[in-house]
Amino acid sequence: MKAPKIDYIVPSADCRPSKLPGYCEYVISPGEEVFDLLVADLNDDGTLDIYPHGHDSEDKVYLLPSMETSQFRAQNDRHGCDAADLNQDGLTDLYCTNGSQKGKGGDGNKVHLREQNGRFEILNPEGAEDKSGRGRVARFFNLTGDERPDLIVTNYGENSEVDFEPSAIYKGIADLKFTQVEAVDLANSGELCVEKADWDGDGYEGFLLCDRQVDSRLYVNQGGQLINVTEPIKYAKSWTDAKVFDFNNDSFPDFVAVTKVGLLLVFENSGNADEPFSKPRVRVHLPKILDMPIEDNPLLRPRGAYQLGIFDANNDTHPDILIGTDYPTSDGLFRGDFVFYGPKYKNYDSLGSVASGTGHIASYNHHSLVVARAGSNWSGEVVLLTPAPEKNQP
Ligand SMILES: [Ca+2]
Ligand SMILES: [Ca+2]
Ligand SMILES: [Ca+2]
Ligand SMILES: [Ca+2]
Repeated sequence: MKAPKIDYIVPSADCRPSKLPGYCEYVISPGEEVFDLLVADLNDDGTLDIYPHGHDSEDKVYLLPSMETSQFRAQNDRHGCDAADLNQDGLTDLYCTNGSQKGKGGDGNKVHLREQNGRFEILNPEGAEDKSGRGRVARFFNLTGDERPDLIVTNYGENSEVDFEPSAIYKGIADLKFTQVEAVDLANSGELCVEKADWDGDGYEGFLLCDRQVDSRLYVNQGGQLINVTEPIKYAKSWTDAKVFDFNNDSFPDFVAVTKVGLLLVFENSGNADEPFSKPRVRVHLPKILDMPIEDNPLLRPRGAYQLGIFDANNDTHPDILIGTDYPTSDGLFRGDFVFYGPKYKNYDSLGSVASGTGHIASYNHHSLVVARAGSNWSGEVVLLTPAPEKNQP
């Protein structure tokens, strides 16, 4: 098969060489804490922009390729955000979860409604304020098959003093207006990854939820009805991240997951809506996070966590997988990020030891990823990992 044309993005900045052959890194943000990473076209000019966000009250959207920043005042205690046009005026808006004082209640989740001048107005999303429960991830998806964006919000209920809102699904019913869907019990363990997909190709989207503490869950949406199809899935315990991708090009979405104990799993969709996934096609043990035995480092044991991103790193049309580990620096260096090459994912390149973990990885385009070497409680840089522009010269 002929290799596809590389879709280059060349920001107005210097690109630092990467250890990944042919790649370089544009530093998008030199140092901030990052709760979640959003890649979306936030000025509606047709080019994807980057919005790393955490607890800061002054927030920046990085517009590409100019690297101009659009700064705005964000809500307090903001966690995960997602983008959609919520009032159907053609301008992309944001919905962000709120930590709600570690889940004790208080201020709820917010909409950041974009105005013509590029600023955002902070408003309450009626019916989806979600005032208690420590907000984690927000993701828009298509629950009902209409044009109104629907929403999944995950909550972490670690605080025993109050009744928590568990994670919830909200149906969009009007501009900035939602109603909660009661049919699905999503628990309150603060799922840190929510990936949506139309698993059975009927135009309605289901999703999967990664859960570091209990089993992960996968739902198919059959004509507007969500059905839990997790049971036949092997190794569904303690996924720390997952991403959806059509690995075998049959137009049914597949996915890859990484687990707390260091397994890389690729699942391919059978096309059967009642049992789309069972055994993984690929099961690979990842290299150790540290050179020292994990038992010698108590900090790592309770939170072993990998992140992943999908891109074609060697331009052979097979999707490759960047694996990162999400620890702040404490003792010594991490063995760093790895790129595993498809279709078998047995061979890999190491991108070298790093002084801090990788908190989030998001897709930018077919050959590029956004990598946050920062987490919600440690700061670091956010980079665009992309083919070096020299390669684009004829
Ligand atoms: Ca843009
Ligand atoms: Ca709008
Ligand atoms: Ca597929
Ligand atoms: Ca490849």
